[in-house]
Amino acid sequence: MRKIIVACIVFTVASLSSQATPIGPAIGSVSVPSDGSSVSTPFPLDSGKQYWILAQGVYYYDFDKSEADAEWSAPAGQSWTDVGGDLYDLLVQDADQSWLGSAATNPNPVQYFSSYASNVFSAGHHTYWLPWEGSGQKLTFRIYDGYYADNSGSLTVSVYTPEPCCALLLAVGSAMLLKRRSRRDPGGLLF
Ligand SMILES: [Ca+2]
Repeated sequence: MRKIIVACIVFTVASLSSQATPIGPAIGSVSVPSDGSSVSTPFPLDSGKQYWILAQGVYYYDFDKSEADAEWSAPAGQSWTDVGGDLYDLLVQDADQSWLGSAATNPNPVQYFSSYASNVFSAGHHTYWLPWEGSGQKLTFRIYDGYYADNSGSLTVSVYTPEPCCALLLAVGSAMLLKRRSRRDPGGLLF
């Protein structure tokens, strides 16, 4: 039995490692309007704790329906491009960011997090990740544009916690195995 338990733990560690995703559950989301106003999370982020920010959606930055997402933009009828600087970008704490995009078609960005990288356009789905270390402050988001009166739409921003500790999952798995063994051999030692 001991060999079986050890084998199960090794298998669990290998499985978790192969997932290569540090993303845990979402703890909240906000809608960021394209009128230039700032929106903050209703909660502060714990100091020193690693979070992940997910930006989704497209807004219009001109009456002619020119589009932009968190990092890239497209003048009406033209290809998407990263114009550089912070123009049309989604700012965090009023600063430009290097949002991570993915060219892969991934309806579930949490599951396919490992395909995201900097300077990549998220064609088709317009989702972007950004790692962020908390500092005890609320996060503030704002869309940057030189002229806001012709804008419409908004972006959705969600904040995620890190993946629950592998040790916790291992402890649960081990406890289940030991419970099964104790039923078979109530008087025996665990190992
Ligand atoms: Ca505009």
